[in-house]
Amino acid sequence: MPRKKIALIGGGQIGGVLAQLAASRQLGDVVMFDIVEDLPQGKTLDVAEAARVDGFDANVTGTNDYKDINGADLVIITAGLPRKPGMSRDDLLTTNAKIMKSVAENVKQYAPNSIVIIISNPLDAMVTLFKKITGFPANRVLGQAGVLDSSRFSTFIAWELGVSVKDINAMVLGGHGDTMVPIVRYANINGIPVMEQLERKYNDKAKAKEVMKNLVERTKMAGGEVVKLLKTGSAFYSPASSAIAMAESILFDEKRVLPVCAYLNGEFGINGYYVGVPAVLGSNGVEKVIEFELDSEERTLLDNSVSAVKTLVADMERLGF
Ligand code: TXD
Repeated sequence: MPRKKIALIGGGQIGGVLAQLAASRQLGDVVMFDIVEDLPQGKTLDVAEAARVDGFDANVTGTNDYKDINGADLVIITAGLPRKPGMSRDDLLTTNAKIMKSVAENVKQYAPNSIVIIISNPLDAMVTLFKKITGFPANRVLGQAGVLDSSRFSTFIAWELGVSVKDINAMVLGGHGDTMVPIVRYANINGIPVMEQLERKYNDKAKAKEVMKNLVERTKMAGGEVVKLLKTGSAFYSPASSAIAMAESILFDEKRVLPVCAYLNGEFGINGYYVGVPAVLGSNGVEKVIEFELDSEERTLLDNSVSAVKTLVADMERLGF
């Protein structure tokens, strides 16, 4: 049985970590595409030369020619440009939409049966555009945001309570941006409600609420917190790890329930938009969106987040995409 073929479109910061993780975990043969000459060849040569030490057999190669992604089973897209000084939000949207358009046309041509995970920002718009251009079915096009946002939320909860993050389950839904919706009510430590533990820790309900509010705020701002410290570029280790968790669930048909940016057909009362929701990921991609009852506060927050996604998509359409 041939190995799975994984195409990475974009060989920047996240692309590099994706290549290393995919190879070292033996997810399949990796082909990295970038428009910058020699960059993907250099990065993948570096990763490949660790094969003896890390003990993997997968082939890891770089290319500037889309032909080399031919027949890929899984495609992970990080191509795009960061916002430069003086660039407006619309300028960035136009630039990255142009890039995504060319990526989508080539993926459609060379990997027409692939499942595609998109990471490029602005995420909700890029996923929408990719689906529109390729016409791929909704189950084969999804975006990464919620796994990372949820991991960040879980990490902050674990630090606050002094327990292992491995025992924290917490989910962030909605769009990828300031309007994301951390679901506090269901955050738990192996089933034990996090809020109850905060109340016990502080022996004060109001204080516990305030502490949780700060954890939620830090989660929403977590991307910016890293950007501020790095000075150049944005987070890349954790976004890559998050996409790899999604890739593993798809490649190994794990059927994990992960918060992902998925196309909604009436689920949660939302129709025709990509929104972060819990979904079962298996060999068919997004196999099922898991719905659950939202309370009125969560509903309001999710509606607010969906409005932001709608505005973003409308802006992109206004710009001609
Ligand atoms: O959780 C999330 N979804 C995110 C998303 C978390 C962090 C960062 N997020 C976004 O991912 C970020 O705002 C960017 O839009 C992407 C990729 O981030 P990365 O840090 O890897 O960006 P780089 O290092 O700038 O890499 C982008 C690469 C770079 O090598 C360019 O040469 C390449 O994209 N690029 C292209 N590749 C292919 N085809 C075209 N047209 C192209 N244009 C640029």
